[in-house]
Amino acid sequence: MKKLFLLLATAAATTGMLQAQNPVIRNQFSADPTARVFNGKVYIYPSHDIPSPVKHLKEWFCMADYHVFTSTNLTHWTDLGVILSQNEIPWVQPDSYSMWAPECVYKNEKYYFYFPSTPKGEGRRGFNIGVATADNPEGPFTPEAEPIKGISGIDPCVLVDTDGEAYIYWSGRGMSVAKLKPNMKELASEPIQVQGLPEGFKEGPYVFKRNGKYYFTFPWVQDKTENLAYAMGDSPMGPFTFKGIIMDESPVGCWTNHHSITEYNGQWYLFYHHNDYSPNFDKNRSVRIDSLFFNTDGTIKKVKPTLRGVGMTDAHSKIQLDRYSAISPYGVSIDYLDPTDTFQGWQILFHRTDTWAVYNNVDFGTAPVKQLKARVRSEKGGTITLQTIGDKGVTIAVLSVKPTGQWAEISTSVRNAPKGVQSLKTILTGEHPVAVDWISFE
Ligand code: FUB
Repeated sequence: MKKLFLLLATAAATTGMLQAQNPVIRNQFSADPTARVFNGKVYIYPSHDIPSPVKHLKEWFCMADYHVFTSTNLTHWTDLGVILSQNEIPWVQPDSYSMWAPECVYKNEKYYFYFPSTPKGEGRRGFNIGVATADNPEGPFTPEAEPIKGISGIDPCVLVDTDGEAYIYWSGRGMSVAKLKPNMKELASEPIQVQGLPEGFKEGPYVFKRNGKYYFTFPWVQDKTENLAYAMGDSPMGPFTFKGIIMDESPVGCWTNHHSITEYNGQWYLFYHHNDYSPNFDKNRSVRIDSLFFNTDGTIKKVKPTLRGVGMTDAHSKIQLDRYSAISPYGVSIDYLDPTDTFQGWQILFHRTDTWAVYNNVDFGTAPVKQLKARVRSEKGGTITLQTIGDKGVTIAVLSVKPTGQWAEISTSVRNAPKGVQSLKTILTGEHPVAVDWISFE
């Protein structure tokens, strides 16, 4: 069994395939996601938080390199590996661990990757913004020898407008914008401060265009920690008019948030971060995705962070009920499987009879499933019942869990096999508590 587990773990690490709801990147910490659609696939270019190997950054952000991740369905993510690291960039202080929030855009048949970092000779202070180029979105990226002249700051965002002109935005002493030259590596105009934004700390600008309007979106400290806010305008360089909040402060107290907003297959998505795997240290963060919607006047509807995230889950895969879409108001809790290794993920604990959790968008396909499998645990022995919900809600299966107190993979026959896309409701129908790691259908 141990050998089989090792074999599967090695296979997963080799292919780099990650299957996930929120957070979507599950093999490392990740933050500041810039998501772009290139050649029909979604690419996430995040920062890569690491627990610091150097003393002076133990309580601060620490980043040595960038990975890129790709997906075609927003739930299966492939880690394509490191695309750039601090010790291969001529101008970067190689032990500064300051590879903060990046950006990647396509223009003139090239991919331009923008990143902030600390230049050599500046000790631990100061940020410039560099650029690296590649022929493919996954690299290899070749960095320029010098950072972009005229920019001192962090969090680059580049808008390639529909007329082909490009603009770069960044933060540091306010929010700035300048036009880029056609080579995408030099400023074509003097930087100006972005006008029309509210007072208070702001960073992480992300600008996009929709129906002829420019959206200037940004993390903003209105109260205690960063929310995500936005302003709209008629020109890429502003002025903008403040419109409101896209996402409230993190409910779990992550001080930063940093995001991008991208359309894929006709749906808009908000990519952002919380500290899911690191509840006690919010400088080790994780990328999440939720759907984003517009009002008819072009304003943005507020996005609520969810655990369920986005995308369809195959009924034959491991369905993580702890990433629920709805939950009973009492009697159910979520916990790490192993608090000493949070990357093992979560469990859902049903404590009281009749409590439930719903997991939506499960795709059963057309061939009827025969078995329900689950990894479960119960001290006193318990029963859970799985149902579909909606007009045609039926009982799919009833699973009895033995009173061993140990995790076990067990299975039972399916009574009524659902077809197509369903919302699953799991209910504790027995008297005693049951914990569930995952369920799956065969
Ligand atoms: O990731 C380091 C910094 O934290 C980013 O540059 C900011 O936007 C904030 O997310």
